[in-house]
Amino acid sequence: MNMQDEVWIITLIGVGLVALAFVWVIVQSARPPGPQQVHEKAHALRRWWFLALVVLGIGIACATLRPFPIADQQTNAQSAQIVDAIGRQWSWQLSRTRVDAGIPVEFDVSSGDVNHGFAIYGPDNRILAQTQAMPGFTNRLLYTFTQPGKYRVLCLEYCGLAHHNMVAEFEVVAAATGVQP
Ligand SMILES: [Cu+2]
Repeated sequence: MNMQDEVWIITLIGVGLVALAFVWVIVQSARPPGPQQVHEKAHALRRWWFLALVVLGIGIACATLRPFPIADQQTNAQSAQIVDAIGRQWSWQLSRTRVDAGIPVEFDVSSGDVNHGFAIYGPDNRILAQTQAMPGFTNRLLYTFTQPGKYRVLCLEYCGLAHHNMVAEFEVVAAATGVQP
């Protein structure tokens, strides 16, 4: 099941629960209790509702943030393969176009003119990591590729007439050292 199907089922369950709550309210309204009873019930209901929302919020946060989608940028990457990347109107200059899978790659990203968006796309055209390419400043982006294949760098920030031409390609190869993906 892909993520979209999962979200669809979760949405259906959510809508179903809301519908049940409506039915419950309608059924309850058929037999009106006294004012004091209403007060107590509302208080109790509110307490449980609040608790349920807190638990739900924490649950959703934990479920969706694991695994955390952004690689730890503070990792000590001494064994990293370093790629210098410079963006210019309208191309990318990469110091190397071949890296090993399974070993962290450190992209040192900068710009020769205006701001660009440095974005890495996988063979399936999904975005994997991105950072800003700024003139006079080097942004460090750490990423460990797990799958060999052809990857692309695209510009994510409109930077002029031929912004769409800012495409560079590099290759990720299975590491010779036998590192498992
Ligand atoms: Cu651009």
